[in-house]
Amino acid sequence: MSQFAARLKEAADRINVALDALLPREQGSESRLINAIRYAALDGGKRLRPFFTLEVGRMFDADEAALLRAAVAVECVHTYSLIHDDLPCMDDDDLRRGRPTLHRQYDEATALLAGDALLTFAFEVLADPASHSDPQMRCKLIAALARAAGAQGMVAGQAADMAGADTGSDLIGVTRMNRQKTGALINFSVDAGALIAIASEAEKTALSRYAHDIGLAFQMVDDLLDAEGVIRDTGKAVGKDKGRGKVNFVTVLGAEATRERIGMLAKQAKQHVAMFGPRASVLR
Ligand code: GRG
Repeated sequence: MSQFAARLKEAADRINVALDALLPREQGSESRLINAIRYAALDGGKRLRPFFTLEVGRMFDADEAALLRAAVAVECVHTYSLIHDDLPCMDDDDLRRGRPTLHRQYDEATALLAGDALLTFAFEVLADPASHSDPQMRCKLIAALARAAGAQGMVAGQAADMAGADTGSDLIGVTRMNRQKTGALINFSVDAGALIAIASEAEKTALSRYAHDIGLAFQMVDDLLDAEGVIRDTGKAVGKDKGRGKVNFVTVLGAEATRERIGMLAKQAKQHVAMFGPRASVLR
């Protein structure tokens, strides 16, 4: 196992334990909702965003408890976004992480509410003094996560994605949409680690640029897998948007140019963290 794979697994194990401990447990009439929340949030998921928070903080020997709680918060927001993304009014998906999506396993209203609960729970976790002794730091993290997830971040990206070709199908439009839809939360994951670590401005900028490039590359890989999966599974050149005319990097650039850009972004991302030397070997 590579050092990266080992650290990703370690982060996933730690986040799974922390989520299990922090998420509400069933109580009487709320049990259906609570069970749905736990079904969606526990078991499965690469836990990539928590990995970034933990790994960045680790480079600076930052407070582990603070990092772990910020990592839990970002994973809760991510899980909510997947639950809502899968709903019939959005992508209408049947499977997520190899299991029935939440609205298929429970029902639509429960899935909507479980998503809402996970989103608000993330801020409850960050606001708790156990997340950081300094209230200013807690406020900074809350504000940064709200910005990343909200109407100028992930929600804006999802809205643009839903609008599909209507909002512009050129490279600039697709890049902006993905920067918001998936990039903003990946950026928060990295930035939160740097914030908690009280990194210098130069260090924060370098890490933010790293996250920017990784976020785009990550989405491009997802678009490539989607295109390849569709061809493999159905033989039709229609993506997981079920023919609604959504645009992504592969529809705009083609598979070959998308692959080239992934390579360029990965190279650039590594350069951004070169200043940290061997401390950033896992991030590289
Ligand atoms: C509903 C407000 C709202 C937002 C949804 C993130 C998102 C926005 C939608 C997800 C759609 C999607 C499948 C995008 C492709 C890239 C992506 C985010 C994949 C899922 O993230 P992973 O691979 O998932 O980190 P795991 O399951 O490992 O956590």
